[in-house]
Amino acid sequence: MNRVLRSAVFATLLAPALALVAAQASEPANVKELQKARHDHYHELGDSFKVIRDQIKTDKPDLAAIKTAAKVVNDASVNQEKWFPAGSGPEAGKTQAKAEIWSKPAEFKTAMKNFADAAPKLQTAANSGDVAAIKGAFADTGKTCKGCHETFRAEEH
Ligand code: ASC
Repeated sequence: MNRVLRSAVFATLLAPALALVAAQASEPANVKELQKARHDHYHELGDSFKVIRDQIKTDKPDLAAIKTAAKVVNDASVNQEKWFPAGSGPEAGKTQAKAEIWSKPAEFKTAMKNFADAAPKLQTAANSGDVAAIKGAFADTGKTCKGCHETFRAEEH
């Protein structure tokens, strides 16, 4: 390939591909950023969980809001397994993530799985619009939040 052709190939094919790779590599650059991103993810999860909790207490729950929130909850239940790489515990800075996450990996995995098993049922109930089913699935999911927090999350100071 001559030089002109090579640069044309770079411009049309390789450069966009590299830009895409860079854009997808939105993983936090360092452990502090990772801890902050994790914290933000759980706040977003907590906010969505609260939307559902508040709505099911009302006489006429906003089913669209519940549906949107349930998706955030379910997505978090799938994604959270990526949020605890080794080295991102208390040794790396202020975090509510306890060292037990890494010293009891099997138990932590089970706690995460309990949530990941419950959240899709909440999402299914939310999508169905059946308020009684949403209430039941919400309670079941909430237990899995609590189950993990008891052992693996320190209180926010
Ligand atoms: C919430 C929230 C939790 C759970 C848990 C349920 O709204 O932020 O962590 O519910 O308290 O037992």
